[in-house]
Amino acid sequence: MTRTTRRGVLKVGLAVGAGLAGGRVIAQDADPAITNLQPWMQQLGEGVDARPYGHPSEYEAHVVRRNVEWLTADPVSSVNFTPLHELDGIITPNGLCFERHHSGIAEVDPAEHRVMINGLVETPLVFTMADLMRFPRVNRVHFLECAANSGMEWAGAQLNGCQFTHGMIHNVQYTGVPLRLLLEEAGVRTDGKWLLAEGADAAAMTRSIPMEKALDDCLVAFKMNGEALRPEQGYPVRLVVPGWEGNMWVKWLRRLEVGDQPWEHREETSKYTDLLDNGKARKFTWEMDAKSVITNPSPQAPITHGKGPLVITGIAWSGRGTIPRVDVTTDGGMTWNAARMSGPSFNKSMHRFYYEMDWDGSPLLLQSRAMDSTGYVQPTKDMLRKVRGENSIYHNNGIQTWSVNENGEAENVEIS
Ligand SMILES: Nc1nc2c(c(=O)[nH]1)N[C@H]1C(S)=C(S)[C@@H](COP(=O)(O)O)O[C@H]1N2
Ligand SMILES: [Mo]
Repeated sequence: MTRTTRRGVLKVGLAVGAGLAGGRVIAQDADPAITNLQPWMQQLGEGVDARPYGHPSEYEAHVVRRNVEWLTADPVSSVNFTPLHELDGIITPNGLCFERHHSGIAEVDPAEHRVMINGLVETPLVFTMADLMRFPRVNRVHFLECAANSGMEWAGAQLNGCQFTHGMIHNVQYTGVPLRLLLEEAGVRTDGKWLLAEGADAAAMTRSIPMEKALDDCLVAFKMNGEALRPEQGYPVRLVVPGWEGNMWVKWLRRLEVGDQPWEHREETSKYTDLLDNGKARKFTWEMDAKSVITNPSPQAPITHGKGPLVITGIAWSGRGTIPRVDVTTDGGMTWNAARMSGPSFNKSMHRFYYEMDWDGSPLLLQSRAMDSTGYVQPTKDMLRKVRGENSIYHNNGIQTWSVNENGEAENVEIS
C-alpha cells in the first residue's frame, strides 16, 4: 500500500469533497514518528498489578473538571464543570461528572447509612444498603442537568468554552431500585401526594417531588456506569429523577417523607425558580427543555488542522423524551443541515450528533438546534428572553453560537 487515506470510509455516505481526507501520503523524507525507535518500544512496560484501579494516560492530564473561581465564594458550596469538549459518545466517565455541592462532599460509611420512609405511609420503614440490594433493580441511562446550566449566558455571551457554558451536565448508566417498589413496600396512604427527599450531607438538602413522578420513573440508585457511585455523586445512594432538574436528584439520600402538599423549602422557592419581568416567578419548572451544544469545534477545542475535512460534533438532550433530530448551521442560521445522530437513543438521555463538512477556511457561525420526540424545537436566546425576560438564571436552553475565524479559533458570541 502506498498511501493511507480515509477515502474508503468517507465514500460510505459522507458528503465530503474528493481528495485526501485525513490521511497523508507517505513522504520521501521519512516521518521520525515512524522511523525512530520509540522509548516504549525499547523496554518492558509496567506489569498487570502496577495500576489496580486504572487512570487515563498521562497525556490526557488536561481532561479534568474545572470550576470558575469567581462564580462562588467557597468551593464547599459551588460547582465545577464536565469537560464536554474532550468527550465523545454519550456516557460521561465517572471521574469527569461535574459536581454541585451545597455543603461539600459527604463521606458516608455505607454500613452506617440508612434510607428511611416516613410520613403518610401505612408502615414507616428503614433500609440498610443490604436491604436495598434485595429489591429487583434496573439499569437506565439518564442525563442530569443542573437548572443553572448556561445560567451565566442569559444576558449575552459570557464564558469561553462549552465546558463552562454547558458543562453542568452528565450522562450516566444508573443501577438502582425503582422508587415505586420501596414506596409500595411502605404503603403510601391515599392522602400521600408529595414526597420530600432529604440528603445526609451537612446541607441536608431537601426537595418536594410530586407522587406521580415518584411512582413513575425515579430510581434509588447505588451504581453509576457499573461501579459504586462516587462520593461526589452521592455514595452510597442517590435519587435519580429522570429528565428533571439536577437539584431534585438528592445525593447521599437518607430520608423520604410522604406528605399531602409540597414543603416549599429553600431550593424550590428562593432558588431554582425563574423571576419574570412582571415580578412574578415561575416555580416547579422541573422538566428540562430540549437543548443542544456543539462541543467541537468550540473555544477550548479550536480547529488546528486547517482547511479540508472537518468533523463537527455535539450533544443534545430533552427531559421529555428522545432526540430524533438535530440541525446544524455554519452560517449563523441562514441555512440549516440535518446532523447525523450516532449512538444509542435512550429516553431522557444525552444524544450524540455529527456534521461532517469540507471547510474552505472561511469564518463560521456555528449553532445546533435540537428537536425532541414531542416535536418541541430548541428556541433562540431572543425567543426565550421575549417570554422569560432578562432576570432569569435557571432553565436557559437557548441556542448557542460559536464564531470560528480563519485560524480555526472559536469564540462564544451571540447573534440572536
Ligand atoms: N444532598 C445533596 N444532594 C444534591 C445536592 C447537594 O448539595 N446535596 N446538589 C444538587 C444539585 S443543585 C445538583 S445540580 C445535583 C448535582 O449532581 P452531581 O454533583 O452528581 O453533578 O445534585 C443535587 N443533589
Ligand atoms: Mo443544581
